[in-house]
Amino acid sequence: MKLYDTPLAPNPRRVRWFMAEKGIEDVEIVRLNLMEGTHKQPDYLAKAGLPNVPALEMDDGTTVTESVAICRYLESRYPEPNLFGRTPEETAVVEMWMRRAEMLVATPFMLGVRHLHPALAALEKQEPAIGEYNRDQGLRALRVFDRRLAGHEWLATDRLTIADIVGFIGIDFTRMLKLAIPEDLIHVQRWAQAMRERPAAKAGM
Ligand SMILES: N[C@@H](CCC(=O)N[C@@H](CS)C(=O)NCC(=O)O)C(=O)O
Repeated sequence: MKLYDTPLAPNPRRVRWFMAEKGIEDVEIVRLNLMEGTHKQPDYLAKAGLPNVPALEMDDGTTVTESVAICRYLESRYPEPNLFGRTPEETAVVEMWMRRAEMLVATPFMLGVRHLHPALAALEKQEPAIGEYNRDQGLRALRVFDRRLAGHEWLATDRLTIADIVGFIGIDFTRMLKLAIPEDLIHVQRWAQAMRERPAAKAGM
C-alpha cells in the first residue's frame, strides 16, 4: 500500500496520526509537494481522481481519497485498537461526533486558514471575509465541544476514536492563524492537552 501524503496539511495528518495509534508501519509514504503542484500532475490525477491528498493506493491498485474513507479501510485491515466503535451504538456515536468535528470545526477552520494565511494564496483565491466568517464559526462551535467534554474524557466513547483525531487536528490547524483555544473552554483545553501528549501526536505533525 502507498499513502500519498504531504507534511503540515491537516487531512493527510489525520491518516498519519490514525496509523500511529494503530502501530501501522507497512504503508509506503509518498510525499507530494502541494506548492509545486505535484498533486495536479496527470499521473497523480489519473490515480486519485481529485487534486487532493491524502490518497491511499491499495495493493490491488484501487485508490481512495478522503481521509476518513482511508481510515475506515485501515480499520478493517488493522482492527485493533478500535477507533471507529465496537458496538452498533458506539459506532453511531463515533460517527455523529466525527461528523460534527468535521462540519462544525475542521471545515470552518480549514476555510479560515485557506482564506487568511498568506502561504495558502498559492492554493486559494483568497477572500478575507470568507476566512474571517469561517474562523469565527469554528470558534463558536468549540463551545458545543466544551459542553460535551465537560462530562466525557474523549469526544465519543471512553477512549480515543477517529472523532478526537478529526476534531483535534481541525482545531490545531488554527495555529497557522496564531489563534489559541479560548481560555474559558477548560474542557477543550484539557482534552487538547491530552491529545498533544499522545505518542501518535508526533507522527501526526
Ligand atoms: N475531504 C478531503 C479533503 C482533502 C483536502 O482538501 N486535502 C488538501 C490538503 S489538507 C489538498 O489536497 N489541497 C490541495 C489543493 O488545495 O490544491 C479529505 O478529508 O481527505
